[in-house]
Amino acid sequence: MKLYNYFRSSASFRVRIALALKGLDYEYASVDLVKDGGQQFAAGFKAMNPAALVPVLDDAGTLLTQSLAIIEYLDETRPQPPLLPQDAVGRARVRAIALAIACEIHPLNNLKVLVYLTRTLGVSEEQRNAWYCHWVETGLQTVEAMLASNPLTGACCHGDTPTLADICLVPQIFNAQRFKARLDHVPTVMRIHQHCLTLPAFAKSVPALQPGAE
Ligand SMILES: N[C@@H](CCC(=O)N[C@@H](CS)C(=O)NCC(=O)O)C(=O)O
Repeated sequence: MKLYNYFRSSASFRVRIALALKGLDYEYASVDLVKDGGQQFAAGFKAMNPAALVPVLDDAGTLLTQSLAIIEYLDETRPQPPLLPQDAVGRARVRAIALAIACEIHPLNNLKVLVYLTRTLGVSEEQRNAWYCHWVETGLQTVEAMLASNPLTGACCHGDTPTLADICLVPQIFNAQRFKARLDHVPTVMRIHQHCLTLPAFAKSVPALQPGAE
């Protein structure tokens, strides 16, 4: 398998964690989102993913895009250890937490959105950061509410073993920390984040340890 990804990309980070949890080896192909005006816009890469977004997973010639679709594909084709609960209610809860991050927070703060705000709409860096912090802080407050009072929450988002929800949560926190967003209002989120980082699959997937990391 070959993973086209970028060390700082949180969607890439999700797939790296899933591959590591499943103990799967892969070739690391770096797509620098900043260098050369963004290597995601190169014709060769857009031929693989017309959306010009990382990650892309090449599994024996089959090209897969969208991190959550890739992770569910991996879970179906390499089922151990499972990344979703065995029961339908549990799966719905884990997917709801994952989507609260991947659909409600991340797209608003993606690189192309921030670039559009500054370069096309002309907002200042201060306004751009206010935009970023607003969406991540309110979005994580929702995730905190989903986790804090639910008895199904354990050391991880759902019980004591990592699922798709934790795979989305940890990269989002790294991103929030990079932009200096407030996180003191989400203690359960942060407790789970810290716990996940004690697990080797999460620890080895962090941005700073990837090829090309600055
Ligand atoms: N929903 C997509 C999001 C992918 C995505 O937004 N990737 C970002 C990095 S985290 C990217 O490639 N951004 C390039 C850009 O904004 O130009 C997924 O989960 O794979």
